[in-house]
Amino acid sequence: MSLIQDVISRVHEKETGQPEFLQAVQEVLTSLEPTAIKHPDFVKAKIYDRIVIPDRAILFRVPWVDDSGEVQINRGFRVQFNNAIGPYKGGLRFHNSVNLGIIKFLGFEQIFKNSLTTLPMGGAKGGADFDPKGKTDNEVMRFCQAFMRELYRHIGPNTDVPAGDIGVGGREIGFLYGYYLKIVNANNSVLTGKGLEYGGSLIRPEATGYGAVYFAAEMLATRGQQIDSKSAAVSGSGNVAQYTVEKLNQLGAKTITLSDSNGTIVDEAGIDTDKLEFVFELKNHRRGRISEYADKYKVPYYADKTVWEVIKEQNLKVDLAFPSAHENEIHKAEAEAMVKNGCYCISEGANMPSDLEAVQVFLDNHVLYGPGKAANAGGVAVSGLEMSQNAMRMSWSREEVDQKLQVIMKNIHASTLEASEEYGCKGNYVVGANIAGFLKVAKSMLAYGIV
Ligand code: NDP
Ligand code: 2IT
Repeated sequence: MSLIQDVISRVHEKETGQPEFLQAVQEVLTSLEPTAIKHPDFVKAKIYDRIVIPDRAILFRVPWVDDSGEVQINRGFRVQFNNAIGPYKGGLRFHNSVNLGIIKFLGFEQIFKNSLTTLPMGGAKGGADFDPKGKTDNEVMRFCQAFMRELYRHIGPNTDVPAGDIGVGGREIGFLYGYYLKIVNANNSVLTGKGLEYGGSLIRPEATGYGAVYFAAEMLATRGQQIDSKSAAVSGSGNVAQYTVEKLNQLGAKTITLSDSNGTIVDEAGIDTDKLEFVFELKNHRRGRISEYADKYKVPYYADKTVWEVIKEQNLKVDLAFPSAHENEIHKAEAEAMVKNGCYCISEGANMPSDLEAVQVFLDNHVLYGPGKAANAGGVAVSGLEMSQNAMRMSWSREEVDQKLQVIMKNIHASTLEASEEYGCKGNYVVGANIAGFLKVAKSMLAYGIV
């Protein structure tokens, strides 16, 4: 057995009950096999064994009181995975499904993603098994305050800078930051994704979705193609999905799907600017269900189906796919159906939305496949730019930030493609992203000695 396979087996043995984390480790480490041959110093310093264990994982109780006066208890997490190249950085997820394994998978992925951005950020993730859906604003506020009551002691502008993820948007960041100010008495920009009035960056809300489309445009350019006039499937209808559709519209593509945890809508005429405005209002203000889109625009709604199941069952044809909801939403059968129906470019807005077999289908069919850690890095990249603006006590214009985002996405694409070529599998963005992200972190860890 190779040294890398040995490390993977040890993780399997020790980290039971964490399937998403095991999956992420298996995908990343398998791609890193050639680096172990080229870098015996990494092997000697046991970099591979060390990188799969977080620096620390904090688990805490979050007690709060709901509107009816009942005491509620949730589990809070912050996994500080690796700070070799910068302060820990990564989002907070509030969703029923959150557990230690999910936060570890996300924190592990974040190490390589943040490295790819070229900005100095280490990898971390946090969250709680709390779902803001169906809660009142007051309940969300009390939960955020209770969560920050513990988290504050583990974070700091040079230590660990959290941000949003599923279930954590502008409202939650406001409540979290307000309570941090109250208890720490330091307006030190310890979170990103802040409101513009109190230190947020222009383009941060748009960044992940826009970035995923910029990444797709770079991939298409390698085949002499562009976004204009392509058809696209987008899953989810939250932050990432919304701004993916907005950018696709700006660049002349037509998006025909959106979804949420209850089902999928298909609008063959395209989700144009007016319809997208309805989605913004529905999801960000009224916090309603995507089925309301189908009622309003008289289009088909598929209850309890994902976008990818609908593509398979209805034989929907799209050129481009932007999975933007959650991990493991695409499995082998759906991936096969996507390819069969002509989809040839997948840019992942979500983290690890394709399972290992689905990824293999994309690679075997030589479609353009941009894995999340490269394609969705625009969000954390603009978080990094928010940190820079905060540190300078200045703010850049919308155009400046968007320009920097475009350059970063171009560079991520180029370094990923270059690494894939250098390590003998040109065009395999999975191997390219993992290797390009890993090398900088590994070399830093090596420089620090055994710590
Ligand atoms: P949001 O909470 O804004 O939206 C999430 C969307 O996905 C909602 O439509 C939600 O539906 C749906 N969804 C979430 N979990 C499930 C589930 N288990 N089953 C079915 N549908 C689900 O989150 P974001 O848009 O911010 O995040 C989407 C993805 O993008 C995640 O994988 C996240 O990790 C990733 N990401 C986010 C970044 C960011 O900057 N926000 C940056 C990089 C990656 P419902 O409302 O019904 O729950
Ligand atoms: O998965 C991600 O990259 C995010 N949720 C964004 C993290 C951040 O710190 O902006």
